[in-house]
Parts: sequence; C-alpha cells; structure tokens
Amino acid sequence: MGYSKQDVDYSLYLVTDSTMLPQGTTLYSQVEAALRNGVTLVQLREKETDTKIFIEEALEVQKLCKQFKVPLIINDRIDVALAIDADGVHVGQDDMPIPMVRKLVGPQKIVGWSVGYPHEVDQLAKWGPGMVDYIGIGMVFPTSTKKNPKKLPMGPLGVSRILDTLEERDAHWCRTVAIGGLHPNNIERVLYQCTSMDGRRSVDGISVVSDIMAASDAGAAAANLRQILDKGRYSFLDFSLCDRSTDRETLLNVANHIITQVTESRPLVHHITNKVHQNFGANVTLALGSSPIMSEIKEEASDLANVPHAALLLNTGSVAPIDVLEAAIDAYNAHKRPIVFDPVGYSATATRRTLNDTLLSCGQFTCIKGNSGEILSLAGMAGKMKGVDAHECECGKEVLIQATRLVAFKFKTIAVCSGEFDFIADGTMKGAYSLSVGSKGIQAKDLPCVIVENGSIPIMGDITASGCSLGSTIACLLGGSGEEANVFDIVISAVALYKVAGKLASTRCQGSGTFHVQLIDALYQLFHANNPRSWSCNFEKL
Ligand code: 3NM
Repeated sequence: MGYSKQDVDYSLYLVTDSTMLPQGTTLYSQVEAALRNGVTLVQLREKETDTKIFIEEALEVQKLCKQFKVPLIINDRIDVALAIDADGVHVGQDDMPIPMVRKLVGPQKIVGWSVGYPHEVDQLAKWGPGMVDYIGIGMVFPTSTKKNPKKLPMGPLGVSRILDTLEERDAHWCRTVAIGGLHPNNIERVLYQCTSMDGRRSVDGISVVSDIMAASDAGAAAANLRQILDKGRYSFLDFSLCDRSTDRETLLNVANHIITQVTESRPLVHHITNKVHQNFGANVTLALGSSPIMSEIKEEASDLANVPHAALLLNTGSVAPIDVLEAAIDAYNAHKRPIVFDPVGYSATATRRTLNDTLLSCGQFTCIKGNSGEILSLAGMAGKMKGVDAHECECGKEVLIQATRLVAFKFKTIAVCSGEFDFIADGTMKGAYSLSVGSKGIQAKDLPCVIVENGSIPIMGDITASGCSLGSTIACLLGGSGEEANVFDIVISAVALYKVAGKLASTRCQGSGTFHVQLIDALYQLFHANNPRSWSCNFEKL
C-alpha cells in the first residue's frame, strides 16, 4: 500500500457514480480532475456495472490513484477489492457483516461502514479496534444520489450525536466522514456545527458524489471544496466576530455605539412571526428606529436579505409554510445577514418539535432566544412543555445557565434564556472550525455567559408577545450594527435595553393594558435618549 492505515487523509473523499457524468466527461476524466485538485481518498461506487466492466474500471481508477498517492476504496464488492488489491472496502448496513469483511480482507486494508444511528456505533465499539477504520455518517441532508434511501436526513445535530456516541464508547480509533447532500453552500456550516459535546471530536472529512461527479468542471468543484476545508473559519455574518467587551463600563459604551449605529442605518427587520405578535412587534421595531416588514412571501426573501442592514426574526409561534421559512433562512444565510430564531412552544407538540428541528438543521442562526421551557427543551433537559408559556420550572439559576450554554454550544449561536434573570451564552467560537479535533476541548460549560437582572417584572407575563418582542429588539440591534461589533455584545445590549424598558413601563402603567403602551414608550425614549450609562440593570459575567 505504501502508506500507513493510520495516516490516511479523510478530508476530501470522492465517491464515484458514472450515472451522473456530464456530457464530454468520463469516469476517469472526473476522477483525475478531482485528484489534481485536492481529493484525498476515492471510492469506486458503481451500483449498476457488471463485474467484468467494474474490474476494468477499478484497474484504471487504481492507476490514477497510485499516480496521486491516494488510496482507492471499493464499494460493497469485496471480491473486486481483493481481485485488484485495492486499499480498502466500504460496506453499508445491509451488506456483508463487518467481521466477515475483515476476515476476508485481512488486517491491513481500510474498512469503512455506513452509519446512520448511534446504536450502530455501539456495535462498532463492541467489535473494538481492528474492525472498522472509518464510518460514513449520513445522510446529512436530502440527496437524490442515493436511490431508495432507508433513512431520513439527520442534519448536523444527528452527525453530532454520532460523534458523541463515538466519544462515549471510547472508539478513538474510528475516523469519520459526513456524507449526503453536501455542497459548498452547506459544508462550512456542517464543519462548524458538528462537534461532540466533550469538544474533542469533529468529522475527519466530507464525502461527496454529485458535487464533483456531476460537475461540468470537476477540477474546479474539487478545488472549491478543498478551499472550504482548509479555510477553518465560517463567516456566517458580514460583520466580524471580534472580541467581546469585558466589563460593565465598556459594555455600556458599546451599547451606546450600537444604538447610534442603529439610528444611522435604520435596519430593515423582516419578521416572520406569529399573528399575536405581528402588530406589537412592528411597533416595537419602529420605536427602535428600525423599519419592520412582516413578509411571508417566499420569492422576496432574497431581495429583502440583500437590503443593507437587513435582519430576520423567525418566530414559529404560528407557523408559516415550511418552504417560506426555509427560503428565508437560505436567503439570510447566503447574504450573511443575522437571523434571530424564536422557537415558540418548542416541544409543546410533536408537530412543533419536528418543524423547529427541521429549521434548526437547515441553517445557521445568529441568536436563538427562548423562555426557560423552550431553552430547557432545546438543551434536552426538559420533558414536554405545556402550551407556549414559560413553564414555572422548579429548577434554579444553575440549571438555566447550564441549559443556555448547552443550546449555545449545540447550535454554535448566541443563546438567550429570558425570564426574571436573562441568561445569555456565546457559543459562536468566532466561527472557527477544524477537522477531527472539534472545539479543541472547549465544552458547553466553558462558554462565556452573562446574566442580566433588573428585578422581577411580573406584569410582563400579563401581556401578549412580550417575549416575542425581545426577539424584535435583538433583531433591530443586530441588523443595525456595523462591521466591528461583536454579536455577544449586541445581544447583551438588546436584552438589557428591553429589560430596562420593561421595568420603566411597569412603574408607569396602571394595568396590563397601559403596560403595553408604556413598554413601547419606554423603548422609544430609552432608544432616542441613548444613554445606557443610566440603565439600572445589573450584569453578572460567568
Ligand atoms: N451514502 P451526494 S448518502 C453514497 O447516507 C451515499 O450513507 C450515503 O451523494 C449515506 O454527495 C450517499 O451526491 C450519496 O449527495 C451522497
């Protein structure tokens, strides 16, 4: 073989499929172009080819792979792999059992296995080292390449769960590649979001079929993927994820600067939100010097995201059609504009949970905001919620801090858990990702977290859409901020502004009706006065 099995580079793994070759190309021309442009491993996967032809093809592809010193893996056909002395084999769950495969190919060959569920990792761990060398984790996203798939797309969260199981079972020898529906528009996000909770593992590479095999210029396609893998940073916003402020004084100065920028830029805040919130949210947005638009038109999402200083608030309280929500997420991610996600009533019903999970797997959110019930459920720390209200949880501050950090870590976002105390955790890691080593040991418990407190404001719970409008406030400040701002600072400023306004309104109102009006007045006055140094709230940094 000429190289050690342990040193195999899994970073860019091409799986072939001759049924999708564009006109004027051949299996060999595509593989060669890919090898020239950074592919590090090749799997010959030709499901509809007769044995004789398969062997001829395998020998040709093997010549190319040898020329570029890249290992060749044969899909499913152990006999062909042995006949041509390939470097390894890849089998699926319904193919020959792994112990038999290993027995036939011997200890030196690479053995790969397709894995879609954590329990399959349990089996792999029981076999121990020396059986499976790497797993293909999939499918990540929908793909038309795999005919009659027996599993559903698992999204980045599903990949992370498999990485977690590998860590829990101490299967340190097993390498991983993600596969299924991977293309340049989602690979950075997959590399960024998929890490084990212990911070020690991310995928060792990505595996693609159509992105290279069906490309009219396979070399350019491979080079593009190579560049993404080597970049190491996912810039999901068009402003930098720079260092955050460290003390109250600086934070309040930053808040002043952010409000000035919002005043100057008058951001467009695109709301896709529930019916109860629409009118109030639009008025809150106007009070904060910003322009609301309540659009659920799929076709205009891209135009809106392209407006300078646009931001999206996605609130799933009453649910817009899924294709509208997905188009909006795609558009704001593509234009690198902020998205605030408010998963109202997450896990209150199976339908809501499925919808919210689908949305969470199809994009990168700048901020995820929820009440204690929603954040606990998203963190996997609570049972079913009752309705959409924050359930009076028995848990104390420590549990909510833990849940907020878990949500921030899982979704690599700024997580906000609202309530009497607002908890804000920063899991963005400045957009950094690396193959294999995860977040380099950083875990949820290590994430920066700030508590904002301003005394209890019970009347907040007596009006509709008060929590939803915190989402509007965060979106206004994120949308209006300039290049040098830090997202954590911006979200903390927005939470503090909203809390101070709530307190002020509660002292001025006569009941819940006038509280509604006073809250808008207070936001308007605090925003236009722009004097955060006078804000009464406390910040505690953890
Ligand atoms: N295996 P594309 S998905 C070959 O889930 C294969 O195990 C999968 O093709 C799995 O890159 C898949 O064109 C097809 O989406 C991936």
